[in-house]
Amino acid sequence: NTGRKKIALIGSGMIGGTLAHLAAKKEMGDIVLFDIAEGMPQGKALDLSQCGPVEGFDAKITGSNDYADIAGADVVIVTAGVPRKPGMSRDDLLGINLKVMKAVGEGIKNNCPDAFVICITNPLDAMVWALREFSGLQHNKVVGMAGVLDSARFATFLAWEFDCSVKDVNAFVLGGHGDTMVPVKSYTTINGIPVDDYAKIKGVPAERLDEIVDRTRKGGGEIVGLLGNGSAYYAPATSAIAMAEAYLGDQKRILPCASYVEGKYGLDGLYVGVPTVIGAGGTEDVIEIELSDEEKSNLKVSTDAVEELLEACKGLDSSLA
Ligand code: A3D
Repeated sequence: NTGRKKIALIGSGMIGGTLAHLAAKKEMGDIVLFDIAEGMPQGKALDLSQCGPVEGFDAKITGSNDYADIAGADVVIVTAGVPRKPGMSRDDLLGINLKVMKAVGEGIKNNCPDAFVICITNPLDAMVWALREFSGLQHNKVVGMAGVLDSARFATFLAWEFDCSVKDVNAFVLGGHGDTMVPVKSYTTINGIPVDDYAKIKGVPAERLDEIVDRTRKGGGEIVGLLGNGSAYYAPATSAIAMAEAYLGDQKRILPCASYVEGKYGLDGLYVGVPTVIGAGGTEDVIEIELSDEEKSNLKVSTDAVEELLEACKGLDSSLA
């Protein structure tokens, strides 16, 4: 043990590589890039290590195909699996990525059962649930990244529309990660000014805000369509890093995450996007906010879609039933 934190990245593809670069640059700890592809994580680790002298960071970055190398990790970020291809829905990925979660969950259970685990693999709300089941970790130590990204997309589009700084936009998104996600306008503000009020001040019609909400919902697909090969990776990676920093620094940040919800929001044991306090205890609390009837019914559509995916997972793997 070097005394430094250890960050294990399971999956060393586009997001995994970007995560490693960000974590190294921020000197969050030593980094292990794990992948089933042989040579690739070792190659990326070597390339990234050679950024150190130029960028001036101290971080040991290694690549591995052996779960033993993630032993004792403080944070594990999971991107292992197959990304969406154009025309493929997140749900098509279910069968393939469920098997991957089983292998990853067992790897974590056997090597770093005390880690804080952030899942990014899609379909997110189902995969984070399955990863938790397979790993056997406490629910507060396994969380999914989606809301930070989705609200960053919402904030970006709002800042463009209002021609204001992204720093002044506080955008709020709830629900599952998918086309049913619920961008919540009533909790979205421009430096404290409710977004509907600000739209009136700036002469932005309500329909324009609806278009932005819709673009946010389809934000991942828009990038998939443009890239032609693979899906977004810069913003997904930086969003997961913000969550990891909240945990490592015991920041008690309130971030929208796919967290385990039991009781609140009328839910009974489900991972879905909700405002979550992240600190040294992992996901320390879920904040239940007041919603309008329309927002409630949108959230219900979203959680129903997540529940359907969990049923499908149980059908595919009997150990989950
Ligand atoms: P990609 O560049 O393909 O990287 C995935 C890596 O996983 C590849 O290097 C594979 O070799 C590796 N892999 C496959 N199976 C295994 C296994 N069993 N064990 C270990 N590694 C394995 O994809 P990416 O980095 O662009 O995306 C990763 C995941 O994130 C995908 O499932 C995406 O759909 C998902 N994603 C989620 C969001 C959210 O907001 C939730 C956003 C963007 C992407």
